[in-house]
Amino acid sequence: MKTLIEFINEKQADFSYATGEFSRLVHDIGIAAKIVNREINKAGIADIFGNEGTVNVQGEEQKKLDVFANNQFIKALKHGGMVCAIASEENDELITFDNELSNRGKYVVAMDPLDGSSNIEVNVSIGTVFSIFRRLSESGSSGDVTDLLQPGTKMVAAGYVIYGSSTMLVYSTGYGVNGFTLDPSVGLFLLSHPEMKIPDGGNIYSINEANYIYFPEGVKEYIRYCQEDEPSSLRPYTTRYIGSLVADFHRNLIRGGIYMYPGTKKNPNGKLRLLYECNPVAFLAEQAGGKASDGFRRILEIQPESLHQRTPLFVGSKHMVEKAEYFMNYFSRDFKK
Ligand code: P6P
Repeated sequence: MKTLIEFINEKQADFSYATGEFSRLVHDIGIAAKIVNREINKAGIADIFGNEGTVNVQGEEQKKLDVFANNQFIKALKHGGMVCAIASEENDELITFDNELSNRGKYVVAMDPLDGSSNIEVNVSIGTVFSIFRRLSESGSSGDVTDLLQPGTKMVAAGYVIYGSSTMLVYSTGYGVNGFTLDPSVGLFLLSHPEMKIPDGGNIYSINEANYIYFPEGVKEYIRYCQEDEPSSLRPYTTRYIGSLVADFHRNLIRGGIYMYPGTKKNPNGKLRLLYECNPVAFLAEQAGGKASDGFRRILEIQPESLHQRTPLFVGSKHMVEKAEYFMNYFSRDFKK
């Protein structure tokens, strides 16, 4: 199997624009992922469970591993010198670096260093999610917020690391999606899932049905459609909801399916953050032949207004997202932005 490095170097040869910097950036994310993976795997033994005693901008308790992962990815991206600014779920403000090398960095990163971390104590898969843009601001100065407030259509790469029964790095630079599985015995990511494609149709829907009474009518009608017992090649549908976006998305990417986190009357923008949760999975879904919207418009076309803004998310198999959009347009146009 091809290693991540071999794959990156091979692809770099394919694309004239791909400077060594970009390849180095993906490589450094891989290094940080291995370090975080090691801590996650021994979390039960090391004193790294539990809360850090702080809360993040979302008002969520920060787990010790959240903070550890955040620091590791920031350190790796700073060390590499290709990144001039980072937006992280764990930091209220934009992260910039006061050093010459980073201020000449061509890229900015939006990341959720450890998504789904409430699952850590119960040994359920969690993940890191990231998206990469070229900076807009002048090289030589610190990156600024405008570098991060770009629509997803400007993204140059996105990916996730899933820390599960095996640890995988799945990413795309706009030329398809490739998955690499970590061989812990040699510490190498190996190309285990080349050119990943999400099936156009599927029979898995992922949503937290505990919120059912607050869902838009269009979502309720879509769930009812999935539960109808009319004969079809895809029936019966089933529901799978892990409570970890990366794990639910990864399963649906491989098997086909739709993940939904809709808005409600109480929270019309839903829960998930545009920059470092919805945009990256939307980029990957489209690169794998799937679709991602807020029920009405492409996630990647949303113009961000702030670093931590939220958006409803419908992402996965093309035909399933289109069917959900049909119900949203028919029953819930009042949710359209
Ligand atoms: P709920 C984890 O906190 C997360 O951001 C996603 O990983 C996950 O899919 C979702 O929130 C779970 O949210 O409200 O269903 O517990």
